[in-house]
Amino acid sequence: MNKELDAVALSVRSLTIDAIQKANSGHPGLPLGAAELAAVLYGKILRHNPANPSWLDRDRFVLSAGHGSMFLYSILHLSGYDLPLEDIKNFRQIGSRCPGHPEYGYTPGVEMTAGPLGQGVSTAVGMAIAETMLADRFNTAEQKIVDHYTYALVGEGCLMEGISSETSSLAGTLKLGKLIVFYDENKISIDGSTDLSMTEDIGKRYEAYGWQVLRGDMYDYDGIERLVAEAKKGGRPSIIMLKSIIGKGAPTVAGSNKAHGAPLGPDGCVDSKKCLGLDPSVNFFVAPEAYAYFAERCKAFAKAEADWNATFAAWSAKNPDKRAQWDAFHADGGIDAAALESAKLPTFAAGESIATRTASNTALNAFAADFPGLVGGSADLQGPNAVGIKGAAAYGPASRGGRYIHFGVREFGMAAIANGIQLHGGFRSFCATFLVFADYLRPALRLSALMKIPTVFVLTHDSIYVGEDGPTHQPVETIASLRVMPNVRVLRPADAEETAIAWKMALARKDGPICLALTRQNIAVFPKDDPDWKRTVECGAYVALKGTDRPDVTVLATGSEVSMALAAAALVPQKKVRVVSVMSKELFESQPEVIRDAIVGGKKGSVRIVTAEAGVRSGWEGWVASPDDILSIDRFGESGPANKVAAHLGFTAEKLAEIIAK
Ligand SMILES: Cc1ncc(C[n+]2csc(CCOP(=O)(O)OP(=O)(O)O)c2C)c(N)n1
Repeated sequence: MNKELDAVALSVRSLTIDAIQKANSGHPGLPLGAAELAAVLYGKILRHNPANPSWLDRDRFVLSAGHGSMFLYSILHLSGYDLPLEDIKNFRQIGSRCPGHPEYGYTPGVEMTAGPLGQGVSTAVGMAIAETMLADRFNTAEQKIVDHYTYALVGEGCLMEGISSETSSLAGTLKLGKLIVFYDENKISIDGSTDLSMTEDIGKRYEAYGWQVLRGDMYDYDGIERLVAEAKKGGRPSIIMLKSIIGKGAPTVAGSNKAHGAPLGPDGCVDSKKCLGLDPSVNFFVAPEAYAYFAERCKAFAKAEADWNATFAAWSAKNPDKRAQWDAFHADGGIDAAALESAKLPTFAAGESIATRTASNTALNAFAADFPGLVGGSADLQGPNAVGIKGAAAYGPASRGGRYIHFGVREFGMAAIANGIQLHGGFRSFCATFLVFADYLRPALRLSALMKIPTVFVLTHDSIYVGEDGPTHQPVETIASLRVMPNVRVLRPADAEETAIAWKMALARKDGPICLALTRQNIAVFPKDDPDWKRTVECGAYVALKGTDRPDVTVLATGSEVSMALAAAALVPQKKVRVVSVMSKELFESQPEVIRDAIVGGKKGSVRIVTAEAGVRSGWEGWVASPDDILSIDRFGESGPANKVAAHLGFTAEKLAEIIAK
């Protein structure tokens, strides 16, 4: 019993009931069933300051079971974050700071967009990694300026999703002792009892991952506090399994799947309020003791941050170099814009034959030397993805200073973790795999796009030119599928020089993810007719071969197909052919017409356009007058040597020349 926390939990329940009823939509089960955790977590466990949700050394909390968003909104409101009751009353309405599921960037105190189950806890693993990396780099023997915990709340849904296994396994291996996951063990999901579909012993599963497994009761504040204290010991991540009743306080639905995701209805609201000792005629009731409790607690919260600020100031005075580096690490997007502008790009000689993945490694190493906050790794493809950083230690339990992360064969988990590192702040994160396996990480890419965070995805082996590994490893539809996702920037550089610029463009981005599509095969560095191409390409495309001011035919090509188009143009001397390298199709298409026309060499309709890309035609149709003017691959590839596969699929410079010559 704790009267103050009881008042908070009661208010969480009251706000949950009414907000969901008013919206006629929402998920009352979790917030009703876990209201006590909200109270003790925000009241006693978290080191946070509601007056400053961006305090750098705050504890992070991720509601991985994002459908229970009223858990978060009600406790953020009660504990003093800038989230007025008005917003709660507009839960799930357009423009409200209480959207259906928590969304990063809209609501003070919301650390990430959550709702796609399993991703929250996985992204929290990334946040916990970032904390250890930052602590290693900046704490001194005298002063700890980085010292916080990462908490997450999961339900069975998150634990059923495969991604939680991927990232929990890695978290155990990495011994992330400051990661603490609460498991709302109500054994109910949408279809009914979770016995229908999940009967493994969760505790044993997490023990096997190398976690500390603790068990308790959702309705025992002191017990939860003790378990958290226990979790903080031992140097391993912890899962605290809290037995609970879904929809507790709503007597007609508690304990059943009916509580999960539907408003209680007018009668249900009355019954619940009576059961909770509330006046059914009062809506959006908050117990005055709840506000009073947090008003008092906020003094302590503010003091915690003030103490940290004092420590930070003392640390800064003693360690000016570290402080300067700290500021650089915490630049917007993790990359200092002025430093990026003056960074020395690697150079390549014309004619040099080099795969863009290899050139990417040269560029990555150049930028890594300038930006020590650039961290990341690959899903077990360090060599093939060419993402090794020279001299960089592997990140691990005994080497938190490492900057290269061996994610293991876990693309989805990797991407969610990379998002978590990015969200945490202090770093710029990248991750890598084969382009064809972007499908394995797509939901995390979607979240980075939605959250507007600039995680970099290095995606190599970008076409049928992979060759012998065959169609399982030869992307054809993947690039088009990445381009259709809003706010994703796909960059497919055409040679080594372009690759260095692509990395620069990637690092310059601050408001969304970047996919670098890179070749396995060698490509010759080609001379570029646009003398200012390094600037021009920032609008997505530039003129590689000008031909003339008024071309007969302009070939829009991407990546390795630019070389193919240059070869094809030479085969058609009777036509005035222009070749445009479209490094980023969507960026180019977003330019004003005047820029597009200038690059293409004429107004729409005045110049014939042919397109060439080693993938499906989808997305190119709008550029051409005739479907025959698209050179594409609209079927899966074949296994065989790359050039033979290309010839077999009718994908050659000769074939392109035939189209141009028409
Ligand atoms: C990836 C994903 N798949 C499906 C859903 C739809 N969904 C939302 S909640 C839920 C069940 C979750 O059960 P549990 O985690 O036990 O939550 P509780 O019922 O306790 O609220 C499902 C399937 C989702 N949000 N994300």
